[in-house]
Amino acid sequence: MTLYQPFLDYAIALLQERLDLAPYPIPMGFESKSAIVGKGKHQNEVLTTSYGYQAPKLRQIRAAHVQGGSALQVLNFVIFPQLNYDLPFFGADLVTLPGGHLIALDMQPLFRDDAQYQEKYTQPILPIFESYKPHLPWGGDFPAEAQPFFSPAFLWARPQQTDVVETHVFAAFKDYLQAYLTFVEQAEPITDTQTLKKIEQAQLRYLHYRAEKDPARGMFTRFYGSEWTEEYIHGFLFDLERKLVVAKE
Ligand code: DBV
Repeated sequence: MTLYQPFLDYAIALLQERLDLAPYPIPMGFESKSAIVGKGKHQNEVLTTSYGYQAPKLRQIRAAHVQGGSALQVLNFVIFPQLNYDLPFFGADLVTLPGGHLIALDMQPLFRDDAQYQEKYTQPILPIFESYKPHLPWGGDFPAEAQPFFSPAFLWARPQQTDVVETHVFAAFKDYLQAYLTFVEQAEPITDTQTLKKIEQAQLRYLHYRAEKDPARGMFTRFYGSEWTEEYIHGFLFDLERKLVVAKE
């Protein structure tokens, strides 16, 4: 049972069709990782596979796919634009746990409260958001400190039924990704020094938050140990800081 494989397949095919796609390096030992967890008849393999691409305007496109049986499936898929574009991040966190599904889907803004920014990158996707809201009602409890990193078109839901994921969530994922790639096609490079500085700060703010608060840290540490987990988080999932250090050397 790999609930999110069709999402991943769709995303990669669409990226290949619409972008000039190149591979993004995945550090050795992180392309694929597996562990046997649980005891007796509850034993299960948990397999985590990683995918990395880049494109002219997109610094890193990466996915982590966790497959651990019907009660543990995750697809975490994020697109990090180059620092000379004001594009939002594409962020999908699709999580299936024993208690149900947890769905986070958004174009995460660099500047949450900037009216012009919202006009440019949120307004156009509000109709898509509104069309899914009836099927994917607000998921409730949400860390307040994460609020600044999400747009008003943030889809956040905790559907109980798997068929809701296979239908509405999959359709929303496709629509958001298509709309995102349209933004990418239209994006023009930023040259103003002041704006470039703000973009770098906003990217680092986002990156620090996600690396520090990664909700998967506990799970990965239990499965694969803390050394592997920290390197996976800082060396692949949220690697901007390391790449900046290298670039400035
Ligand atoms: N989340 C990640 C990565 C994951 C991952 C890289 C590869 O950022 C999985 C795996 N997310 C994951 C798992 C859980 C969540 C939960 C396994 C369940 C954790 C648990 O219950 O044990 C959106 N993801 C969540 C939650 C949120 C998000 C809000 C609930 C956490 C909570 O209630 O405290 N996406 C997540 C998030 C940001 C984002 C916090 C912030 C900018 O973009």
